[in-house]
Amino acid sequence: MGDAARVWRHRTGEITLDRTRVMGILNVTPDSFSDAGRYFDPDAALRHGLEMVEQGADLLDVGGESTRPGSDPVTANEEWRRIGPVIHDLANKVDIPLSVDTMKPDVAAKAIDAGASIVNDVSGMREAAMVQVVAGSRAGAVVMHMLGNPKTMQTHPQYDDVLGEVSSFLVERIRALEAAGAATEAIAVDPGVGFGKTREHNLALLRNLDRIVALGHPVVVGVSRKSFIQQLDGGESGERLSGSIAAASLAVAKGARIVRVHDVRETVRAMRVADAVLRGEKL
Ligand code: HH2
Repeated sequence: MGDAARVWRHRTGEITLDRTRVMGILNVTPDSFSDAGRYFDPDAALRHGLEMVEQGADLLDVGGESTRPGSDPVTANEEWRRIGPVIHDLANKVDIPLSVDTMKPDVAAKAIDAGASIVNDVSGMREAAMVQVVAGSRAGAVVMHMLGNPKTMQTHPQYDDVLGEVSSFLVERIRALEAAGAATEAIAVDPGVGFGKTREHNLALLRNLDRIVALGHPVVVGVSRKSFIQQLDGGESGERLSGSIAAASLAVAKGARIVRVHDVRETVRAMRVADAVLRGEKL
């Protein structure tokens, strides 16, 4: 247990956490829950990545496999076919760090070779081979909690103590990474909003996020456009931006330092205000 983390180390440098960092989502998939197919074409994905950089993203998270509830896995070959060219091109064109959103050690290793600096694994690096890839390459890590797997995770998720169980899982995975040689400062954690959680579980995790922050690692939160937002905000149009920004702002007030979002421009502006309220106007 320690103070909120101040830096996040990764393979090619470090990200200071004196202000909220915005991680732009780049889904090179035909079936993601929110932006299905929009950036499946590598040129469209590259354009969108560059656009998010211009809008102020601090890092980009590139994924080639949807993990929406009920989704089927794709093969490592297919996943790499989708994201390989995009990561190569972005690594040559942008200065901000790239993370790869994958559960597969082979894909993570190739992405690192192609220029990614961080591995974001929604399965929490449960596979020993993933731990080895991350520790061996000195990549930054996002260790996320998920109950089960995407196919079944939303079928009656149950916990005796959601905060306690998510925290214990994260601590166990942090230890596994450290035992394999990963630097403590390279490991960020994420409670995994929507991954095997009911609406009440999601709200309890966000309300008590300070308990995850107390683990002493940078906390990443992904609430952007998730279905619990629409269940709560009363909107019928499908517009989820206002609710996403409300949830991200409150997560940041509880100590989250990195927000994973689809709407970079709007979130960057909102986080400037949130940061000024929380930490003063030194921006
Ligand atoms: N959520 C999604 C995917 N990856 N990674 C982290 N660390 N935290 C999250 O909350 C998270 C994540 C799901 O969102 P999205 O990528 O938009 O959808 P899909 O999985 O359908 O591609």
